[in-house]
Amino acid sequence: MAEWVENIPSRRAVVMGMARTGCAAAAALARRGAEVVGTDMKEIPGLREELPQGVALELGCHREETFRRCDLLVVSPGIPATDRFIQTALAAGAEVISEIELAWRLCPAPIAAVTGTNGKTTATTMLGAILEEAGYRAPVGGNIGRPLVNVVENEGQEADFVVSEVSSFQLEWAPTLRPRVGVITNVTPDHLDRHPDLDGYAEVKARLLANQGPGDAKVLNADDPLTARYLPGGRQAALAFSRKKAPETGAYAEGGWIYLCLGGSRERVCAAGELAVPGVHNLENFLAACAAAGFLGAGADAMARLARRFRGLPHRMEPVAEIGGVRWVNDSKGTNVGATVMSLESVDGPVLLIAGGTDKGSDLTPMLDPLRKRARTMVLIGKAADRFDRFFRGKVPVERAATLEEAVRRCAEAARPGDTVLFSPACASFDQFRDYVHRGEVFREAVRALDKEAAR
Ligand code: UMA
Repeated sequence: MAEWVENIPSRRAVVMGMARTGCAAAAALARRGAEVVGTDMKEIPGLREELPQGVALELGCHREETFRRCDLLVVSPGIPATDRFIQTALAAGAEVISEIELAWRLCPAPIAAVTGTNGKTTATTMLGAILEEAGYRAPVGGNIGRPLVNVVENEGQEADFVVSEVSSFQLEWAPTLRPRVGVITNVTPDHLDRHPDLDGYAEVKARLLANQGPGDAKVLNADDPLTARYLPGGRQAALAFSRKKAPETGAYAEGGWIYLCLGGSRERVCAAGELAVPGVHNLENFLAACAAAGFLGAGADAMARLARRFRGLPHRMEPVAEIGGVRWVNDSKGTNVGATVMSLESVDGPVLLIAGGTDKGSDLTPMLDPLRKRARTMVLIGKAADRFDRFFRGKVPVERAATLEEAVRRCAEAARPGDTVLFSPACASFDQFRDYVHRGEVFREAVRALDKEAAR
């Protein structure tokens, strides 16, 4: 890779998509002497001032000619692989990579990478924090929100490990990425608008492990069949995590305790009840992070300290308020059926579920059983409401609301002390909101307004 980096000054690079990752990649390449064109189909006011001089900009549209004459194309995660401009560059013989691949090529430290449908942001955060607890320098970036190129450029030299959340979109163009540790938290249906089918989606996730060899490790969820099938084979170490059974090597929960087993010996980390964040999904995320951190050299004491102090991330099973004995939980990041099922299973007592948004067309059957067991009602919003209504009506109590605020009011009327109102949409947010963060903020605001009314 050193030779590839040395040759950057001779490259004619195009960076497609000039949002966060595009800007980071364009700046890094220009600073190393490449000729760089940054292009975005949108006009982006003020962009010129944010970038180094060496980056030329083509905004408002893409030009075929630009893609024909480049020899390196960096593609933003938001752009599908089938895009015609990418195909033009490929046909012209250009090398196509993602910003994550560029970061890996520039990174002086080993990378610990985490992917999966759900839990990857939390598992990534926990992994970085355990490594820091153990005394390593382990800056965190990637899909979590901070472009990995920026992390590598600013903190890579001093880092012991660079920890990255990686999405399936970023793996589409990461042909040589070789993480020292590659974690797959789970694979359940999501993004099937971008991937041909569930197997194809799982295959993309498994690319994280494709270049690993001796000295590396994969960390996989033994309880999830789509992920566990990648445990056998490969030249890297295979670590499993499970909340149901003890693996030969990895981390697991049994009899209320969390264990780490590495190098043939078993060690207690802490009691499962000491994990400050609730829910089975957080237990899984923690087990994944323990196995990965253990492989990298962190001790059980660092894991236990993190377990006690980690308070969770916003918009992921985030407690918002308790009003008149009713708990309100913001799980706006529950953007697919698998995530919502996990969240439903993590709640004790009756649930009022607010769901709906931009429909991804996924099979809703996995939600049926947990809803039958726990739902006092479900209130549907957004574009997906019609299809969800057809599927659930007659099987569980279903109501409709025009807006999220109205759904919150409906739930406030129907909830009884001891209930939990869970906002876990099982859908993307783009029909009514900018993104899941905006959607979660609207929910929080609506709940806080209720709280104020109750206090009067
Ligand atoms: N664009 C074009 N031409 C096109 C299509 C799009 O120029 O044909 C432009 C758009 O106008 C936009 C840019 O390309 O300016 C797309 O940018 P982007 O959406 O890739 O945005 P980034 O800011 O670079 O954010 C990306 C990730 N976005 C996506 O995967 C869609 C962010 O993940 C990530 O945090 C960030 O890189 C840093 O690594 C977001 C996400 O939703 C949070 N991820 C999905 C998830 O978690 O489920 C995968």
